[in-house]
Amino acid sequence: MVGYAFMGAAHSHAWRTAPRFFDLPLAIEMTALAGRDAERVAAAADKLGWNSVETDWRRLVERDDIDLIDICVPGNLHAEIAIAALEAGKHVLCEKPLANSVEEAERMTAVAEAAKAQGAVAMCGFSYRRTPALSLAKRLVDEGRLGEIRHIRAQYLQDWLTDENAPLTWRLDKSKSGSGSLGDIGAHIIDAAQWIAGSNVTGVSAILETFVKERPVGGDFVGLGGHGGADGPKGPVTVDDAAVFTARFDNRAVGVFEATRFALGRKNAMRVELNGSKASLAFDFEDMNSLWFYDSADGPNSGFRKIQATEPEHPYTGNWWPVGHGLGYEHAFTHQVVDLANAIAAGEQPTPSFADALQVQRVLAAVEASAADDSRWTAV
Ligand code: SOE
Repeated sequence: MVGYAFMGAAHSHAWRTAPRFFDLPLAIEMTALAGRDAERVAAAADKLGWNSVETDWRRLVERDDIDLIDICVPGNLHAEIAIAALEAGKHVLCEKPLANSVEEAERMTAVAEAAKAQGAVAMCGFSYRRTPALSLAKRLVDEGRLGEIRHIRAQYLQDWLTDENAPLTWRLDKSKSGSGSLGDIGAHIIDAAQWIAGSNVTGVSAILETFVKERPVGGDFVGLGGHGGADGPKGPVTVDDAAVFTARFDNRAVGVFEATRFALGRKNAMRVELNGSKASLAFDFEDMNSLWFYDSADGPNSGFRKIQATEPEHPYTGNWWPVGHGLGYEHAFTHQVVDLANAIAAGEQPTPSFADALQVQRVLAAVEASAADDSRWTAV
């Protein structure tokens, strides 16, 4: 694995946990962790459970005892590492968004296609797909329970940047992150909407806004937010704070999307709502074990009912706790590892593939192009 911050910790937990709760067709060995700072990477490897360390990710690519490289670093490094790993015949799991530009994502996808023929597979880490209640939403749509889908409403609301003195981290630096709320959390809802609906976004009209244009450099970085101190030097925020857009899908559905880190009081409200000709469903990650479902077949007594997605018949849940005991944020990452391991063992393409993630990247680019041109309608 390359990187050991927030995502590195989530992925390490998943690699450790997956074989303890699921019967996997292959063994997982957490062989090496890479990071530039020798002391910090050694401490992280110790804490997160990795057997050795490297201070240059290129060593992971060279090592014969490594079969898969997991990329948990900022987006500006994804393309170089993923391409080198795939060309060396390693499987790749790469954090989202796939890249910082369509051009990079296209190159990564082309290399992934070529690597597949050599037996190496690539997957992008849109982890929310593996939240049981969202997987259940996808299952209900696939079973035709919603009928024809007309509306897709998706929001990703956080508030960790509302503090104007939250420090200027890499997520606010376009050269590292590619974009702001749009790529960081908007990418999740674009992927979720397209995946659940089984339909791609074909065009958008968008607004991007940056509310706080300068932030303290350095300071105490705690989790995502932290506090930079009001009196120190400041630097420019070069990404969007909020992204809002309308969209059309290729199944004729219409969509509304909103991604922001300024929705005070909303901590991790990743929400998706679909209205079909027969039924509707709604999900909010702040109540992540539940899926709300409205079935018009229930007649005059129909109303949104809350399905607790914790039954053994529901996706992934049978391997965990008794009904109603609930799962957390980290479980989706564990399920991601389980699905990836199963796909590798079966010689199948895991999803989302790099091609799926490239489609998300194209939507991100269309949103930026539209916003830069007075919200002009922009084809994906
Ligand atoms: C920060 O906004 C963030 O950590 C995202 O980068 C993750 O992808 C999301 O799961 C939670 O929020």
